[in-house]
Amino acid sequence: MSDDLQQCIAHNGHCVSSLMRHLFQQQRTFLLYTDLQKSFAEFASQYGGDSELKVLERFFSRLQESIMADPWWYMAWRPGPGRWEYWRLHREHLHLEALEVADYLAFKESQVLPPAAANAAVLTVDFEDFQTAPYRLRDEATIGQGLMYMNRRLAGALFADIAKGRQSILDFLALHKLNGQSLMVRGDTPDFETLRETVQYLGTLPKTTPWTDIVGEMTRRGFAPGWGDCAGRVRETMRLLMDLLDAPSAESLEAFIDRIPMISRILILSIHGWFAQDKVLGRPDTGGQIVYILDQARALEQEMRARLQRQGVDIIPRILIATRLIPDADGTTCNQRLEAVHGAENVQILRVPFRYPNGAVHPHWISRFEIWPWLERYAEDLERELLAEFGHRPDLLIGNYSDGNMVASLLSERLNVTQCNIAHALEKSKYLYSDLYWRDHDASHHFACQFTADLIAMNAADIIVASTYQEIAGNEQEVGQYEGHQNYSLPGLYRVENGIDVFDTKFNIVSPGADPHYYFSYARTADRLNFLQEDIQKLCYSETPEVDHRGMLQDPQKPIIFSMARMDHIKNLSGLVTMFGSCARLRKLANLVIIGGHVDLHASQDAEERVEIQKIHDVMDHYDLDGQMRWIGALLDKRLAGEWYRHVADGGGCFVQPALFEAFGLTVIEAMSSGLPVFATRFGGPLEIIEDKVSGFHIDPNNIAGSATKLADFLEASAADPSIWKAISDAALARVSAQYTWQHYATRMMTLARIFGFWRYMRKTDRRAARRYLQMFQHLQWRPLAQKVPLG
Ligand code: UDP
Ligand code: LCN
Repeated sequence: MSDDLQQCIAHNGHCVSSLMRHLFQQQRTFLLYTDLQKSFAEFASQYGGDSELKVLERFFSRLQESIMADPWWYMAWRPGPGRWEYWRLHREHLHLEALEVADYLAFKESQVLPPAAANAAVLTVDFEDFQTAPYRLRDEATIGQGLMYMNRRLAGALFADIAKGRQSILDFLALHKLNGQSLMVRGDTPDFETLRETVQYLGTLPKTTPWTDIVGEMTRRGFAPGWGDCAGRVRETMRLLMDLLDAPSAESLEAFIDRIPMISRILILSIHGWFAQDKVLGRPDTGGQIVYILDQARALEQEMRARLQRQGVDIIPRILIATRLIPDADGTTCNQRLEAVHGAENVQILRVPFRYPNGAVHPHWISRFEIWPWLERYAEDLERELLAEFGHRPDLLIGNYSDGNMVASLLSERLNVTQCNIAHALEKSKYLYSDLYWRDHDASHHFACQFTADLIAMNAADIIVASTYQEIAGNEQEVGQYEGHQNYSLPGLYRVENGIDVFDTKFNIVSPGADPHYYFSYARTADRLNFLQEDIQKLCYSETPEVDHRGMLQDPQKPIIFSMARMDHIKNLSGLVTMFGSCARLRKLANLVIIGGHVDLHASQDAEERVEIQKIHDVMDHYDLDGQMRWIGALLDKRLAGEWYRHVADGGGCFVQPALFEAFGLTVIEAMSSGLPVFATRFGGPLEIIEDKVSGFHIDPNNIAGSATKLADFLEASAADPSIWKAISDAALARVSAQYTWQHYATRMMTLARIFGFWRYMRKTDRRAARRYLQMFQHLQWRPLAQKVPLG
């Protein structure tokens, strides 16, 4: 409850009235968090040091949004991540009223809709009754650690009746199959006595006795492979089961399930193109998601193989990455049906084309904002192809981005397979008011269709993997990306209440890494790829026509400020060029190198990219930067990219990530893994990856002068005392190796998949109503929206 505001109204109504007057004077209907904080600071400086101000300040620091509609002040107040309260206050009689979320949203809608439409009946979508309330977390500090809490609660429920709980586990073992094979038990499950005798028998053997030597005896006793690769491990797994049957607990359940061979076939979905291994990074829509998935698939394959081997199961794991096939592949491999993934044994990219209703194949790349009408047909075609490749259904689906998650939901429903979602970026939080003014963007971005797909996929998923806490639930000041889907409106289309609950145990934080073969410290001199020096010279320091570039560094000895990103508006490379150009001190201290897009405007086929390219040319012209800056329009392969980061570190440079918003930011961890001090946007993942002033720095991309000063101060201090640069570099390296590695990622993902898979099986009836509701929403709301998107 907003006690602070109540107290202030009761004790110093005058102060509150003055504040409201100040807010109304802004003459803006909607005030967002930063506007509100700014307005409050202005008001506080004018009003003087009244003690009530302190109380009001506390209230304001949690005020996310206001709607100023004289005589009412509407407020969306967020006492903590995932917790919302809605209020309105009357300007004259200072009457404070609590509102239902529906009232708040209805009022918000009325501010943007024509009066006739504002009064029309509105469809409300509400998932509250389907969210797993008994298992939801309570403490916001535990958001993102759903696995641990869900397992505890569900195990408690399962073993409320111990005999029933034991039987369910034994039934699960009897029914469990992997790759079409029964594992662990043959026919009936063995009873406790058989397990005890078998454990005794195994105790008489050397621990290292291989499974093949005991298979005859174990078969006679009713066991199948899957307990372990040697007598010692088989015994351990059996003891875990005995423990669980004897004295069930969440811990023993987790330990035992983690031993069951449950996963050998994974389908990863990343539908929109370009998805390939070479010549694609940096193209529109094609960035970190591709890098993430390829590294993820390699790490998961290794982990699956190691686990299956340890469990003594003779199954070769396989991963397929489903994407779309693009016949007109522009020199890439995107027109090949199957492509083996480098550095993996049994991972392939499976490409299935988008087909028109008459069956003809769509030949060209299309933007991720326009893929919607193709997806249902795609899901059907993919289902056929993946069943043909795997021979049966996969054990786990991992969706990526809105389109991959939507197709994963369709397939999970049809094939009854555990579904894991990864957002990479949720578009709703990237664009201001993308929900409220959805119609303004609909012709170009089709957000109504995308947000509907997101809502369906989030609610269909068994597991949602996030890279950071803030992606789910933000922080004290900022709303999390998922949290932004809790309560909102698409005025005139529908209203969402309880779209997602960030306290749901399905949310789990598993952070990605940077491939250690390519991204490692500049100080590991023996591993350095010195043969790439010539390429680096060409790339950055010579006037060669082979490299698409602009600018020639007049003083190449200066440290380099480096950035690399796709040429999207949101990546804000033009902002970095402005920051550099407008700060004389920075220009004196360092050179700027950026890699991204095309220097030649005509080489780009993407409208957003062209606007950004033109902006950079304009800023370079304006500040006359050609002697102090190099802009490279090349796509670096990973080896060169890794060596390039290290080259920048050799010269005492740093990396800048100036995005207006960055969901996670793989370049940030690549640069940190190379030992580069990083200055990264405080909006999004980097805020959590970097500890400010310890393992790097946060910058506000909207504060160009402030960010430039931060950079210049650091470079100046480091020039005077190189230990300052080294301290940040060392801390960056330590931070990444402690928190962001693919090895840790794969272990955790496998545990998540098993435990959630197990509970999905156990709770199969629970989800029926939710599935029906989702189907209805998909058929009646999403499909018509998707069909409105032109087929191109
Ligand atoms: N990248 C690249 N060349 C480019 C631009 C980007 O190799 O011209 C790579 C970069 O090394 C990183 C990924 O693409 O691995 C970008 O990932 P990030 O998460 O930083 O941003 P995204 O593009 O996904 O928004
Ligand atoms: C998409 C983004 O926008 C980045 O911030 C992430 O790092 C990338 O995907 C990988 O998850």
